[in-house]
Amino acid sequence: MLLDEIEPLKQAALAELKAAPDPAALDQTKGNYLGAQGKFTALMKQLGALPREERPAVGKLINQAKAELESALAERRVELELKAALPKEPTDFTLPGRRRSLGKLHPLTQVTEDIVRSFRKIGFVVADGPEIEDEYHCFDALNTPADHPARDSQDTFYLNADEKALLRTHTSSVQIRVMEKQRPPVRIIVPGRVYRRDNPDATHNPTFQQIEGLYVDSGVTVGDLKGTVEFVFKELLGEGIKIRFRPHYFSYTEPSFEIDFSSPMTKKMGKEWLEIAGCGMVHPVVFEKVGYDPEEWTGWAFGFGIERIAMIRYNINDIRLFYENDVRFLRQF
Ligand code: 2NL
Repeated sequence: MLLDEIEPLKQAALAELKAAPDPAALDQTKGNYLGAQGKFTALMKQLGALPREERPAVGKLINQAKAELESALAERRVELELKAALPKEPTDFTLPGRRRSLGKLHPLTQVTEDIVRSFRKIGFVVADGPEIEDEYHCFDALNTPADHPARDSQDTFYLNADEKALLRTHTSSVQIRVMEKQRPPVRIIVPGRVYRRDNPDATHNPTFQQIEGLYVDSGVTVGDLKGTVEFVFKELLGEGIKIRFRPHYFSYTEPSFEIDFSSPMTKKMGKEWLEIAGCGMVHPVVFEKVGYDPEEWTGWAFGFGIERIAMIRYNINDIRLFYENDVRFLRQF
């Protein structure tokens, strides 16, 4: 009887698909039962031999069995695909983990933070300002005359010839902006990126980092300047160093000095003294520009390149190394 063949055939099909070890074997099973030459297909073909009134009921049973088989096949396929995606070897949870290497601060950032920390101890705060400046804040307010070489387009990056927008050549422009906004006393340091139209070589780069400092109050002297500079450089480069001031010229300070230091290291380099900074007493014209009365207020300012300090401290012989972002270089600090 056709009717009695349906259930055993279905059970046989279910048993075979349960036993299929992989998706390919499952395809084989599907073909065996539901394909064009499959056993259920053959059963359907025999339907015509039944008496007309029996056909609908038997046909319905065959279709139910086929539907059941289809969903069992789909379920098994998911199961087998999941199994295939599983790792072949069992996971060993006792293996050591893969460590990511930790990043660190750039050597110039480390040196900047050390300098800032030293100045904070004696009451200075950090000021910040724009890297794109105008000629007034970069030059005029600093008593830097129109024919000064720093103002030449050979020496400064101008962005807009008409408005004379430029990339700041020093962070003094920030100190001008602070004095414009605030009455004395002023005790600030300004670290930051500055720009000059220099060709890169071992000691020059078109962008570098600078720190400037400014102290304005009544009765400030060169003695205060020397004491402060000595304190900070001894913190940075060690108690064993010596500092000296040499007369110099800057248009924004009067008197002006260059600062040299001497240490066992400079002597090893065959030099007693090495220049590290410039400084001086703020020029009265600069005070007038920002609206401070030069009869009432006195102050000093200094400036130096952070790369130079870092090169001395870490014994680095080429400034361009700081800007190449080669991790083999950066990892050392
Ligand atoms: C250097 C050293 C220096 C200043 C920067 C300064 C800032 C203001 C007023 C007066 Cl707002 N001076 N800064 C002073 C002396 C030296 O930099 O070697 N410059 C070429």
